[in-house]
This record gives sequence, C-alpha cells and structure tokens, in this order.
Amino acid sequence: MKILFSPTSPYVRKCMVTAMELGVDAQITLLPSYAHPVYRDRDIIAVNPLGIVPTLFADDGLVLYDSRVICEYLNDVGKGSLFPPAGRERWTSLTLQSLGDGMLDAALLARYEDVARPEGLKWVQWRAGQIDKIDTSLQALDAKPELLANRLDIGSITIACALWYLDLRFTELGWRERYPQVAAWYAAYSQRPATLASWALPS
Ligand SMILES: N[C@@H](CCC(=O)N[C@@H](CS)C(=O)NCC(=O)O)C(=O)O
Repeated sequence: MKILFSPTSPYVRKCMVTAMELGVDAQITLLPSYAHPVYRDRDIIAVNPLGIVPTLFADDGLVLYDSRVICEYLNDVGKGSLFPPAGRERWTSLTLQSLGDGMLDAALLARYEDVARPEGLKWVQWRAGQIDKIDTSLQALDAKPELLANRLDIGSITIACALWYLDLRFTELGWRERYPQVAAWYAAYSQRPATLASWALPS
C-alpha cells in the first residue's frame, strides 16, 4: 500500500496511528505530497478529485479516501477490531470519530484562515466560531470522561489525533488547563506504543 502523505496532516496521522495499532504500518509506503485548498495539487487530483490527503493506494489498485474509509480499510487488512461490529458500541465509536474529525475540520479551517487567507479577507468572528467548536467539543468530552476511559478504537484514535494537532498548531488555547479530564486521559493514552511510534513519522 502507498499513502499520499503530509507530515503535519492530522488525518494522515490518524491513518498511520491506526496502521500502527493494527501492525500493518510496515506495509505502507509514504509518498510526500502537498495538498492545499487554493493552490490545488494536480497530481493528487489525478487520483482523488478532492485533491486531499490522506489518499491510499491499495495493493489491488483501489484508491481510497478519506481518512474514515482508509482507517476502516486498514482495520480490514489487519483483521482488527478498531471498528466494532454492528451495534451500540459501533455507533459510539463512529460518533467519537466524527467528534474528533469535526474538531480537526474546525482546527484546519482556523489554520487556513491564519495562513492561507489574505489579510484583507480575514473574518475574525468566523475564526472564533471554529475555535469555539473545538472548545464546545472539549467541554463535552471533559464532562463525560467515561466516554474515553479504557477505549481503544477509531474514536479514541481520532480524538487523540485532534489533541495532537491542537498541540502542534494551537498551543495558545491552553486546552489542558481548561479540560483536566481530557488532559489526564491524553497523558496516559499518548504512552501507547502506536502513539509513541507516530512521533517518528517523517517531518
Ligand atoms: N475529511 C478528510 C479531510 C482531509 C483534509 O482536509 N486534509 C487536508 C490536509 S490536513 C487537505 O488535504 N487539505 C487540502 C484541501 O483542503 O484542499 C479526511 O478525513 O481525510
């Protein structure tokens, strides 16, 4: 397998941490790429019309996106249980995945506002709305620590990647001080071998 890769993409990291948890990461070759919402990469678009990373090339010729599909595919390849079978537990996992992805979507939009939008076109309230989306999500997680406790699935992986990205790009949020339950969970969860190994991904 090959994956279109960007070292700072939290969605790529989500896929690679998933692969590491499943023990299939050695089967994936990283192909450096540069996705951008304005300066769109035609090489990515040639295989994925959305022009986004991650995009995965499976060994049988399938081209897969986005991170949700890739992670579920990797779970199949590794015969894992990161996506629980049909039932209540599956819906909880998938909803947590959506929460983590939603935090990332908001963070990415705020990031693009910071680095991609020209000065005269910036909209401060709109950016604040994205940051508030991250805050309300963290509030909800902090209020229900049992949701993440002892969890190892696509939900916990995605939330952990969202927190990783906040540490990378939004240190000024100081989320640990305001959400101590989430901080305590992340401190312990980050010690998982797959998370520790993900620090060694190229940058
Ligand atoms: N929903 C997608 C989001 C992927 C995404 O937004 N990736 C960013 C890089 S972190 C990207 O490719 N941006 C280029 C663009 O927005 O056109 C997923 O889960 O994979």
